[in-house]
Amino acid sequence: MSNSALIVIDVQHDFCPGGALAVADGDAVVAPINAMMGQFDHVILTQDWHPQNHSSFASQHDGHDPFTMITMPYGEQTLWPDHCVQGSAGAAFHDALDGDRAELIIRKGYRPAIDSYSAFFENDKTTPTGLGGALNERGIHAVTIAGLATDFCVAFSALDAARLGFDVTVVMSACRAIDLGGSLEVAITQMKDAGVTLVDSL
Ligand code: VGL
Ligand code: ZN
Repeated sequence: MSNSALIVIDVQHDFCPGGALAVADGDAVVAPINAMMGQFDHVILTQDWHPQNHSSFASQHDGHDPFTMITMPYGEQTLWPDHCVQGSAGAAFHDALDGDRAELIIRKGYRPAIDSYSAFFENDKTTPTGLGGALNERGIHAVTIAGLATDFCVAFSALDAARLGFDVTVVMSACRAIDLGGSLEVAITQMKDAGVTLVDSL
């Protein structure tokens, strides 16, 4: 595929075993992602990057526990344990992730009042991160997505990419899910309905 891009979502310590918001088996995505990179003309990484008082942290909402929902001005928001705090060890990319060919790192979730699961838009679905423009200016029309977590940042990124008109593939064996209250099944259905191609491996 010419002018192909791999978008690697949030392969950071806090989403791996031992991290603050550990995804089961999360570090298992590193080897397949490293192995895939060479097949792409462009490699882009995303990095969840929250200020320490981020509004998606349950710690900022008295009486609310992690993994419960709250209503924000922009809609429903899951509350999380504190994670991926800017500059912390947990926010760093997994040590074994090969970032050498990454030409762009999109940081997201840096505005205190709004979360950003997607690499393309914050959770209000309207504030752009700039990634869509960056891909368009590079003449990229097809994106392949892998990383963490399947049912949150991967799925939201894939759905937004499809909405923007990109040809989207998600490599499922290079993703792992949080799976909160059936969220993985919902995410898979939504991605299929949006025309996202789900493949096991490349
Ligand atoms: C993510 C929850 C909170 C993700 C990020 O990368 O999927 N999930 N922040
Ligand atoms: Zn986050």
